[in-house]
Amino acid sequence: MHTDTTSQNLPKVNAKAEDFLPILGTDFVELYVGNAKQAAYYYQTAWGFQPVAYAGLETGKKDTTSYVLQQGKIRLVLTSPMGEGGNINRHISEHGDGVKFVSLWVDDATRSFEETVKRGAKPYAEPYTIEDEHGKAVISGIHTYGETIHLFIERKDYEGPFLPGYKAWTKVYKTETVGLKYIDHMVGNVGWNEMNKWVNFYADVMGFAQLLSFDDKDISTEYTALMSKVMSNGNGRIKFPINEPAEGKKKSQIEEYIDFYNGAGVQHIAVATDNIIETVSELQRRGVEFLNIPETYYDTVLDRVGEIDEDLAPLKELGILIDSDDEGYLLQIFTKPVLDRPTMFFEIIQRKGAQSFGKGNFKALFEAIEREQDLRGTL
Ligand code: TYF
Ligand code: FE
Repeated sequence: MHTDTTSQNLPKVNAKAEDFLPILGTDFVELYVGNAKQAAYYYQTAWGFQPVAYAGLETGKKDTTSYVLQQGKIRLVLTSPMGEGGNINRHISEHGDGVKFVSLWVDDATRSFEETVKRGAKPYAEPYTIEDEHGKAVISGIHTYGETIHLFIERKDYEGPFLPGYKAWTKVYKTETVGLKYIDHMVGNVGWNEMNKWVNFYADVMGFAQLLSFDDKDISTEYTALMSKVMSNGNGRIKFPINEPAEGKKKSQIEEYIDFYNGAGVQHIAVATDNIIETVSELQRRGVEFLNIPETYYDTVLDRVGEIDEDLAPLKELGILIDSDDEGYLLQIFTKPVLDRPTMFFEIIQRKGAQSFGKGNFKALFEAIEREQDLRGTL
């Protein structure tokens, strides 16, 4: 047998330590909302999500109602309490509607729990198995910033519509999708001087690494009144930027969020499309509101980012922002908050090589956000 003696006895200095928390992707994002039925209609009608599964009175569930919707790989769960009191009502009273569970798809929910708790995670749910006629799933959970939870979802022995206990939700009313494919990143807002605590949590407890892209916002506070670092898991499928407020000339948008959400929480969900012009045209036609970008932004943008495949006219018409880095460019746009409280919003992003987050757009973006804050009297 041929043996490669040149490499055989060398220490594997470059070998990466084994990933103790292998994550297959985002499994689902669950919001606690005041009225899941109407929220589900909004995400169907305005955003083109498709009905997938349901749990509630008709399925024997008496305390909560949940609707599961999907578009591409993005799975949203909307849950409302059915009675008085209890933790979900309290959560909604304190935070308004918002993301409760950022659930991660794993092969082994028991090991995910043990490895993270061993490294200091605060347990939310010990591993438990749920079962129905479609198979079984194992779920566990740990706390992250604010009242947000990471659930670990192991579903290799399950072949039903969503999770055991849910029934397929078939609805005659259907909408066309708007071309959303997957969650690109999900951003957490944390309190004053808490960013590094949560950066360390993702590094030490979850084995993530900081993405040192050239738009590391730690060093850019000129316009922003916020600081931000991006944490990513080993295979890059999960990217979690963490923002904290900073002192600026005006009140930080992060502070506004923390005030209205009453603490740390998910600030924005960035969803990817491979045709942002079509996606955003359709979302605007359906009434989704985006931040207004002044026309003057488009006078100089191509000098900054270089040549792009798209015509500038529709990007300008829709208010889509452009940025570039060494690896390519990206197109992005931000909705206004999608809730009554100025808390959560969405970003639509199309990456054309660039793996960064749009530093070149911060000035235009943060000025647009400040105009909205001004209208709310929160600046
Ligand atoms: O995720 C990001 O980093 C970009 C930019 O409050 C950004 O989408 C950063 C902070 C913020 C809004 C957008
Ligand atoms: Fe973003």
